[in-house]
Amino acid sequence: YTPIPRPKGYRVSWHANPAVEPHHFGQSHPMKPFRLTLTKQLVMAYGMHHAMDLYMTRAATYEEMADFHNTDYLDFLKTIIPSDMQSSDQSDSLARFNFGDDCPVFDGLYNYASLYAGGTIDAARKLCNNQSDIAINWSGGLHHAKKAEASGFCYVNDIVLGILQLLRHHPRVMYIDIDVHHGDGVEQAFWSTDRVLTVSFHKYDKDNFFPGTGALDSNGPAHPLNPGAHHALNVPLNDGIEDDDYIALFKEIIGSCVSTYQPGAIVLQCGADSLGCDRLGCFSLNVQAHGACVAYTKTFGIPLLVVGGGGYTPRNVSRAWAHETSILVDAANIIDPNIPDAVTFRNHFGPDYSLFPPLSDMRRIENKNSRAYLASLVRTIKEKLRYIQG
Ligand code: ZLM
Ligand code: CA
Ligand code: ZN
Repeated sequence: YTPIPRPKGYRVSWHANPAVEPHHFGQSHPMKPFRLTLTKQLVMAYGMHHAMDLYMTRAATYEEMADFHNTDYLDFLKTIIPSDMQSSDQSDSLARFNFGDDCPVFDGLYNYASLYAGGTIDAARKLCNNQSDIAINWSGGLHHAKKAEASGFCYVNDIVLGILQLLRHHPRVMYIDIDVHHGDGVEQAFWSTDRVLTVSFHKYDKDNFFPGTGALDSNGPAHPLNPGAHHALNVPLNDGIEDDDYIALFKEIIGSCVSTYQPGAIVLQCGADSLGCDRLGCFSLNVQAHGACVAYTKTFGIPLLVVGGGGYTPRNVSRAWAHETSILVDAANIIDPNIPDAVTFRNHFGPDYSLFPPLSDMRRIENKNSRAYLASLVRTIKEKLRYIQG
């Protein structure tokens, strides 16, 4: 391969710890940290690691995680072991902290959670110190975790911890979430401040799709004394949204939000379960469209923290995140769309061995988002932006 040159005029940092990758949520659980191994193999086979500053991240300390999480929750997380899942004297705590099939106790759980959180905190600090312009942690993005509760495969909310770091240096931080699920944990953490604007695009079906929150008219407690009122925006979508509609919607909404709010930093959660053919998702996006959202967010030239999130068809998750890494290092047009022969685990990418298989055609889902519906979303969100100041 040819090493990818460093991008001109800005620095990109990669934050990872290979010790995250071997963790296992249990048999047939959809969340597979192995997708991080696949992503890294693609990035290295394309020579993109030459274009970034590479940082081996450390585990977040207990005190760092306590910036957001309650200590009784962290104490539980730190001490719980898999055999406690059956123990009757732990069943109250397990229920209280929402452990179960979605959020099981597995070997090395505290190590796993503190490692991915450490990556996002380190990435945020590099941006604050001006040692990086774009900082990437594909192991982060676990947007459902609450102050004292695990939720939806998420145990520690690394995004909240990263935003808290950015708020030490920036008056306003914007959070963008393209995971197919609603970014409820991040939204709720910043419910009461006007210093964070959260925007989540997601499938919304109150009773039939997790977590059931994120309606268009859900914008934070509307109390007149709450400065955070109006600073949560939600873009609820139906099944089957396709590339061009999604990109147009993303650009219209995010463009308006950035020009109104004038954030000092942006955090972009790139959950890859919004791709077509995802095991849990229901959209029809191709890798290029998911990447177009990343490319558009980069055009603002604002310090950018990029994290992963969901994504349950590992070969496609790694395709998307490798493509998005190439966008961030300004190499998308020089990498070969045919996956290099030298990639470890190359068999996962057959039979096409392409970075861009036609995901939208491989599992047809009827597009339930009419043009009129999408236009009304844009109109309504722009009206809501009138309450927001930069
Ligand atoms: N049951 N095993 C997205 C988080 C989505 C809640 C329905 C659990 C699953 C799912 C777990 C092997 C992010 C719900 C689901 C079964 C109550 C969800 C374990 C299959 C399995 O086979 C499975 C025993 C499991 C979980 C499916 N869970 C699908 N969808 C959601 C959570 C996280 O992408 O946004 C960010 C990382 N949970 O729908 C139930 C209501 C628990
Ligand atoms: Ca989302
Ligand atoms: Zn998700």
